[in-house]
Amino acid sequence: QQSRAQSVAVLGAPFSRGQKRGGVEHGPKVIRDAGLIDRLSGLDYSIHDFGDLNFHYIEKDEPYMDVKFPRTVGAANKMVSGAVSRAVGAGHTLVMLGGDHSLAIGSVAGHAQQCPDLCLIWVDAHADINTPMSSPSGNLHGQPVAFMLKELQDKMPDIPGFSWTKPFLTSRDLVYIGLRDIDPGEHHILKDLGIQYFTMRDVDRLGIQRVMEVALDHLLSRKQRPIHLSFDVDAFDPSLAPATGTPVNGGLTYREGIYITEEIHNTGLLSVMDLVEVNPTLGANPEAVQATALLAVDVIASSLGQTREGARASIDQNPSVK
Ligand code: HAR
Ligand code: MN
Ligand code: MN
Ligand code: MN
Repeated sequence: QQSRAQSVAVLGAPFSRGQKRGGVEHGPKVIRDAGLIDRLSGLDYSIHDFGDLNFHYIEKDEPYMDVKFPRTVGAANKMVSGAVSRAVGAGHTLVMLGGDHSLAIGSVAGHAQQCPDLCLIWVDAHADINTPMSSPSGNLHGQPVAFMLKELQDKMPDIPGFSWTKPFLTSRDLVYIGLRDIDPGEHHILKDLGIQYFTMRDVDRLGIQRVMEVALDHLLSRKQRPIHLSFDVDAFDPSLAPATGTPVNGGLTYREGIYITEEIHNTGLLSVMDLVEVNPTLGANPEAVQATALLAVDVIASSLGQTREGARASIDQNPSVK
């Protein structure tokens, strides 16, 4: 394993229309204010902060079927897709700061434009694989994966705002970790397509070490390929990440979350990551918000090679790393 990109780009995506609660658009600011850029600068990368995208809210964006703000979410994701594609094409490892999780539609699509053989690791309490028909809420942050999968193409109506994208992933290219709130329609899709997923019960049964071994083997055993990590902060237990819109009890511990990202870093294949759903208006107090933002910074730094061993050896200096 040689040449990992030595340049990391950070892109803010202050966007909240994929769900109903305001405040998640301030995620990029609080994650930056928690010291993200300094922490990454300490890891031997050159850091390019691309700043925040400037999204436009489309007026008179009436629901389509039950889907809320379809044109606004579609246009935002088109913009994210272009920015991610350009950054990856320029050779950066990209970190996208959300914003709500609907932004993954654009982030993964833009990544796939440059890396058609990518695989996707989705760390989340939720599967985010509802179609407009199965969605209980109509919120697009509960649906991003459905836009990506070829197998769901004929279950997806033509939603206004999304004509720029078409499915690019197959169900074998995707693994979930941390699930504990799966809607009935989502469960049907997961089983029907045979998607590899690890719920929190699986984490309890197998332990996080075994979960990561099976997950990475599932995605990488046939061939090494770029990894997209889409990390929803609500994968963590709400005691650790309280400032988020849809917390669910019984989430990842700090150590489980960091172990996931360490193992992903150790592949040497991380190409793009999303860190989404930090909502600073939802913490009970400033300390709760700060804890959530610092956790987000830890997850990102760990994904990019910060270790618990004290050393900062990069893959290049340490060819024994798998
Ligand atoms: N499954 C529910 C829905 O579709 C809730 C999903 C949303 N929450 C998230 N996504 N934060 O991970 O509306
Ligand atoms: Mn606001
Ligand atoms: Mn999510
Ligand atoms: Mn979630």
